[in-house]
Amino acid sequence: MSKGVKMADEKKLMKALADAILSYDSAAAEAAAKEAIKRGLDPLEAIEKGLSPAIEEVGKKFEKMEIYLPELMLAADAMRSSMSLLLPLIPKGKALSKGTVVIGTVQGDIHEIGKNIVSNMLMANGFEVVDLGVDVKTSAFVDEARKSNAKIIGASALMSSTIGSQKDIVDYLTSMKVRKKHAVMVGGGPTTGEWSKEIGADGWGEDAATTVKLANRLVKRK
Ligand code: B12
Repeated sequence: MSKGVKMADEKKLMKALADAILSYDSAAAEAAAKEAIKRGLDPLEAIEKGLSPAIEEVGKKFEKMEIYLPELMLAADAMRSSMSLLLPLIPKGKALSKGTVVIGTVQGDIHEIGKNIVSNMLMANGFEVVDLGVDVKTSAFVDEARKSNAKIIGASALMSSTIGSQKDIVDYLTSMKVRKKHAVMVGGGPTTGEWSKEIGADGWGEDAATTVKLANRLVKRK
């Protein structure tokens, strides 16, 4: 629970955040984020417990064809409105860098919400992060990792049609004979620990907190 926020208040604030996403209302999402900040709610908790479950629910409705792409896009806009206020408040990490992580969403995939949360959490925990954005070519991940001497490459993929690019990154590193220099961690909706093993990656992050633990392990291993 966030420090100094009563359980009942916290529930209300979380509900306001979720309701704003579920009603596709960017103005309400911004207002709910401002209120959460004012009341001292932990920004990461607000994202992971308030906003994320709501966008997941929207995704399920989309899958069942209860809503269509315009609503999905409006919900994503509302999510962005809240996150643009909350993400900068995740405290920045210590001055000493634990190492560089090159992160991005793979080619053909423009989903960025989860990747942005992970990116901010890694920064907050002392990693230097080079965020390549979305729809990133396999070669771009590897080129940047070599240029910035990154210990870790993080690849996000949200669609069954794009997760194959995570394997391409591992294979590309191998073909360039630099596989051992850069650990690869993967994540995103349809990915699993099994998938990570199957493609020869070094780990899977289910959410931002487990990803930080994983990254801490991977930098120590090197
Ligand atoms: C929001 C959203 C959108 C938004 C994206 C906005 C944006 N700027 O990101 C918009 C509206 C643009 C969109 C578009 C599309 N979408 Co969409 N979208 C979603 C939705 C509802 C939520 C995704 C999300 O943000 N989740 C919340 C975050 C916090 O969760 P997360 O991404 O999983 O991230 C967490 C972990 O996975 C992990 N993680 C994430 N990345 C990484 C990276 C690393 C390295 C690690 C270690 C961990 C990690 O940590 C994160 C934090 O906890 C999902 C539904 C769902 N259940 O996923 C569909 C979904 C992913 N979309 C889907 C589809 C089909 C599309 C479209 C093709 C629709 C269309 N017909 O055009 C397009 C894709 C266009 C493209 N080429 O990419 C399908 C994919 C189906 C599939 N399995 O292939 C889904 C599953 C919806 C569904 N149920 O059908 N979408």
